[in-house]
Amino acid sequence: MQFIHWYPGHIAKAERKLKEQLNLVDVVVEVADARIPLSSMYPDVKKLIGEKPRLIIMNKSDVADMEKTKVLVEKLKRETECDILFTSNSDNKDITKIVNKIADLSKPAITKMLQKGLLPRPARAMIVGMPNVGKSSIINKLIKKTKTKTGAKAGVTRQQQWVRINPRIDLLDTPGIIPVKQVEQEKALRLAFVDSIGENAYELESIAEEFLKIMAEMYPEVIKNRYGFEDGEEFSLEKIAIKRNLIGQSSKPDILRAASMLMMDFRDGRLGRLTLDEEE
Ligand SMILES: Nc1nc2c(ncn2[C@@H]2O[C@H](COP(=O)(O)OP(=O)(O)OP(=O)(O)O)[C@@H](O)[C@H]2O)c(=O)[nH]1
Ligand SMILES: [Mg+2]
Repeated sequence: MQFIHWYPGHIAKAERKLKEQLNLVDVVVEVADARIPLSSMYPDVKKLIGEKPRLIIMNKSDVADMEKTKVLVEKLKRETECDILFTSNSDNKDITKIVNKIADLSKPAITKMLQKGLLPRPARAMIVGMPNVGKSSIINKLIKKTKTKTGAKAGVTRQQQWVRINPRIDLLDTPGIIPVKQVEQEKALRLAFVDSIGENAYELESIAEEFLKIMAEMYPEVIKNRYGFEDGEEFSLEKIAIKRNLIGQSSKPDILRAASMLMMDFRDGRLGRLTLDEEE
């Protein structure tokens, strides 16, 4: 079944633009969603960024099932040979770690510049990733913290989206992009679950149904407890509508409202910590 419709038109433009900006930076910081650590990684990122040093940040670790996520991330570490850090917007402890890592990774480029006799400049990093994974939140966190710590002013203008996070590092925020090439439906579905793909690309009802199926396999207790299913009772949107008294026209269960409620419960973290990727 094809649940997600890909609109490559404007996406292609975004990817091209990203590639242009890549020439300006020393380091790429890729942000992904810890609830879907594999599905939210930009596919073929190497093709896009070449040999630039790369740091991966798994954000939203406050709502991920970290035991599961860590297993997946260990594998990802081996495959990508990249450093992978975890963070979330409720956690400011890792800021220093992130900043130091970016400084570390940019060292070779800066050294090379100095060797060429060029004037020193701050390291330039660029933050990339799928939509809604929390790129701007991370940048805001980095500025706020370093501002209070060092009193540094924002360096470059906001309009260009460059921000100075400390005297040694400039960071470029970019809008989230999704790949030109359509990703597998399994991944696309998960991206839709975490709101990384716009709602006009799918029917909410069918996405919620697929979500429910995956939950039945991975976290049946969560659904059972949240919506009051009996032991052995099969999950369905219709039953959720009935249990929650979501009744529509002609006294029928309102499936669409049930779908919307279910996805909102997940997206807002009311279903608890969940990780929806599995080892491939
Ligand atoms: N639970 C949780 N929510 C987060 C976290 N970080 C960001 N968010 C929320 O995720 C949503 C998207 O955050 P943004 O920082 O705008 O994400 P972005 O990647 O910049 O999104 P685009 O610019 O649209 O690509 C916002 O509603 C944030 O409040 C986090 O660590 N945990
Ligand atoms: Mg943003």
